[in-house]
Amino acid sequence: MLTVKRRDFLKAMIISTSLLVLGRPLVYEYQHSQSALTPFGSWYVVQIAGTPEVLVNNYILTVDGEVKNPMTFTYEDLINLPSVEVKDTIQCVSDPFFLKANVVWTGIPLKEIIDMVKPSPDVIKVVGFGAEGYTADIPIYKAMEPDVIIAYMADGRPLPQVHGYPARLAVPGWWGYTYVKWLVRLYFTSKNVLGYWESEGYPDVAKK
Ligand SMILES: Nc1nc2c(c(=O)[nH]1)N[C@H]1C(S)=C(S)[C@@H](COP(=O)(O)O)O[C@H]1N2
Ligand SMILES: [Mo]
Repeated sequence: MLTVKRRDFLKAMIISTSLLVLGRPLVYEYQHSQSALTPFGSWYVVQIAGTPEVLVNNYILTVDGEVKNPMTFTYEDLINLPSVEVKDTIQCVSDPFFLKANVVWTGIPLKEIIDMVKPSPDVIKVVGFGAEGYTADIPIYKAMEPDVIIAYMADGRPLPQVHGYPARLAVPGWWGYTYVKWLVRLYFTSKNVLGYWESEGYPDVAKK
């Protein structure tokens, strides 16, 4: 089934070709290597509140907590870091059959950021904050996996606003609630902090 518009398909081809020429990104494939991408228009939306408008010119990602080098990143900083592509299925824990989408993410491995900020050896978790106050926690061992990324593109295009523009987490293999949209802060902690859904009793190790 051809679900990607021809123009977008060509654009994706051009982008992936040029990325290959420039930097040979790692491409991780998950679950749906045989199936088509979900068109933007039919990608599900799940969120605790309205869609915040995050202005890209004011956007700052703060990385702090129990780290040696707290840092901040602008959108430009992020898109200039080495990126990878990850083919993934994002899926809500409440999925009856349609709350999932096949997406190719482009973004920066969280591990790269972790290497820069140098968390204390006691750190067990990183907590992601959305611009509207949403949180999700990820154990540090999961955050270190090379395909866990700060995504700023979906299918070769900037993230749609409702899907987390300008940047969100993508945590392949884990439930959608770990994929914090409108990501504005990453907080490293030695405490057993629980995020929004984790504190409601959803699995803290959110493996699908
Ligand atoms: N900031 C923020 N991120 C969030 C949420 C939210 O409410 N706020 N909901 C989570 C849940 S429960 C899911 S399933 C996915 C859905 O992502 P999507 O709307 O892009 O499909 O976003 C996750 N990230
Ligand atoms: Mo969800």
